[in-house]
Amino acid sequence: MVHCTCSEAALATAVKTPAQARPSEQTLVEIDKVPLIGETPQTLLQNWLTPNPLFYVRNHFDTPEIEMSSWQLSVDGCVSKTAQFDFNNIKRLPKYTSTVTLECAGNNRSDLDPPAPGNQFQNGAVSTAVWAGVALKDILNEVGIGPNAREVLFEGADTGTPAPGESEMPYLRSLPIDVAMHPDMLVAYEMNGEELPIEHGYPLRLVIPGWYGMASVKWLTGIKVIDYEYEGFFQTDRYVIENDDGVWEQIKEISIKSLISSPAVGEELANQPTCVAGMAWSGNAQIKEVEFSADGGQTWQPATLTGPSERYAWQQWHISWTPPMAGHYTLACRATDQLGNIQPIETRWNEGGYVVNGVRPVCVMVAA
Ligand SMILES: Nc1nc2c(c(=O)[nH]1)N[C@H]1C(S)=C(S)[C@@H](COP(=O)(O)O)O[C@H]1N2
Ligand SMILES: [Mo]
Repeated sequence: MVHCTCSEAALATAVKTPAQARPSEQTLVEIDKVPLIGETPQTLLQNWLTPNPLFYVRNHFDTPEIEMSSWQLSVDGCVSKTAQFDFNNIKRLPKYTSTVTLECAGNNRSDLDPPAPGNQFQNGAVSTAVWAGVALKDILNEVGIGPNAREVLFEGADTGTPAPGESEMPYLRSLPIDVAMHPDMLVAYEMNGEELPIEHGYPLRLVIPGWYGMASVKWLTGIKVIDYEYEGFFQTDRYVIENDDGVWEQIKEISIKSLISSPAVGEELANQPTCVAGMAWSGNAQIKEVEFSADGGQTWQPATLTGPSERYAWQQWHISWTPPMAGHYTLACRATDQLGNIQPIETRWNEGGYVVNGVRPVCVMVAA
């Protein structure tokens, strides 16, 4: 059973204030200014592609200043020959385009009870863009991977102190060599047909499809092939979750999830057939099915999948729902992917507040 989390009082003020009428909807919903953190507004979560200015932003440090005249990407470590690429060298490599949904591992953290420390994201730290750039494997093949290579370490141009007591450091993350060499991994310089905006990593960023956002290093300036397993603040201190056996594991692929983008929480609906619509995504496979419930998860019925179906992008869905009578309803959706992964009813609470993918009810009022 999914319980409505809206108190009667909250519901009373929320009704008649549909999301569309809220003033902040056409700007990023700001969570923090320094470093910049913002989520995509509710009403935009029904667009398959998120416009660049409304694509969620998750920075750990100040946005770096990039001087294009001196900019370069250095690639070194366990390689046959180290290399420095300037932007023209990068653009000379074959260009690839891919539609990829990025989700922050902390998306929906504010749904946790008891609360977990960290940015209190609602459900807007997820967005989709058409990314274009070069294949990461093409860059790695240019320098030649050495026989002892185990991981590839990526460095961003942004630096800072990530938490009290930590020293100053750049944003650093690694990937296992087989993931880095997978042909779908992108080093992007375009977002929705435009030059990469500065807050999204200009001039060059990783786009690691299927993985939570932390893997997609922005403002990429360094790639190092290493013969060990990297440990560091953003790798083994943050973005880790304790499994059922008490072992801390690094967060990787995006867990299956879905959302209702319309109607909005607390919306007042007319007593007539209503289109309920939303999104579903999984980092592991394409979405196979989305189910809808209007009775808090007691009964489910299949929704219709619409729009494009792409391996690394979210799937739109909708269903026509006819309320049986006036009253208060708890709407819910849950997704299943092609590998049979099914979205859980309950999120597994964890200290980091990561992977919050449980079913999230939307309470509505149907007018008499
Ligand atoms: N260099 C750098 N890369 C970064 C980050 C960062 O703070 N610095 N944040 C990461 C996290 S946690 C996420 S969720 C995504 C967010 O990408 P976006 O801001 O383009 O949406 O970038 C990732 N890459
Ligand atoms: Mo993130």
